[in-house]
Amino acid sequence: LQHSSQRHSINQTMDAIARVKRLSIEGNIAVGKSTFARLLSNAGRNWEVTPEPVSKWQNVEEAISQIRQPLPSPQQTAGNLLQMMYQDPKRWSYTFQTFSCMSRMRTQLQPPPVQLLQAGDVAVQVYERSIYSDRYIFAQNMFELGGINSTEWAVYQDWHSFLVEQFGPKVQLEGIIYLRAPPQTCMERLTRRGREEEQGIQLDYLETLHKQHENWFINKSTKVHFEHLKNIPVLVLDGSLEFESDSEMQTKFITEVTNFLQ
Ligand code: DGT
Repeated sequence: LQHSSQRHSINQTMDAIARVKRLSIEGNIAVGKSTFARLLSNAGRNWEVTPEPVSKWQNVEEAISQIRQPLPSPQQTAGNLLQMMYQDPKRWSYTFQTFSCMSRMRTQLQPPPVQLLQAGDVAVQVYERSIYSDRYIFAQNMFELGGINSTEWAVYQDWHSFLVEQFGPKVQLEGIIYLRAPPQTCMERLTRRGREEEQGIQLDYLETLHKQHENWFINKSTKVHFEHLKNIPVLVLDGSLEFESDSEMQTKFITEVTNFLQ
């Protein structure tokens, strides 16, 4: 009996997964992903948007203690990993990628909220970045820049592939929204927002990240290892437009996303 009810609930879960479309928003640092994500969540549709957990990387101790018991060594507290990564990329990039990917994995494994599934038609879960851009944009870029050495890169790819294969459909995406803008525009926005950890970022770093985005989403030259990503639909939106205060542009974007989901 217990066995059949368990099977029933697995079927229900699989059914729920089948009725949900999962998208990630991708784009360079400071292009406006969070603003765009807010726009989608305020659009009042059957869309759930999960922001990127930047604050967790800024305070690792607190992030971990929310999930499990505090760390056993009280003499030293876990710090601001985002800052550590920017200050000493060779020492901290691999550690950063393990933590960012773990937090993205947790986000993508969250089941859709019940109210989203009860609302009738296909529900949409939207993530800011994903476990895939963690690998094919950031970790790959860090490897190419020398922040991650070839041993770390091999180890990263090994556990990343293993986890993605183990979790299967639960962490798959059905589409990607690429918010595209020149690196110079992102640099200006980054300077304007003044996030402390990012003050040392130079334009050439944004250019390397831009190239990674372009290779994957426009030139399609990035080698992706997961079948479901090989022909994944990509919606390219012009992120150079200042859409935050332009309601006409916002309506246009929402329409484009709605059409993309059809
Ligand atoms: P937005 O809303 O488009 O302005 O996006 P941001 O800049 O708030 O968010 P995002 O994803 O570009 O990242 C926040 C910070 O974390 C930024 O300094 C870049 C860094 N970051 C995010 N993901 C990764 C990663 O996987 N690896 C590395 N090395 N850095 C990352």
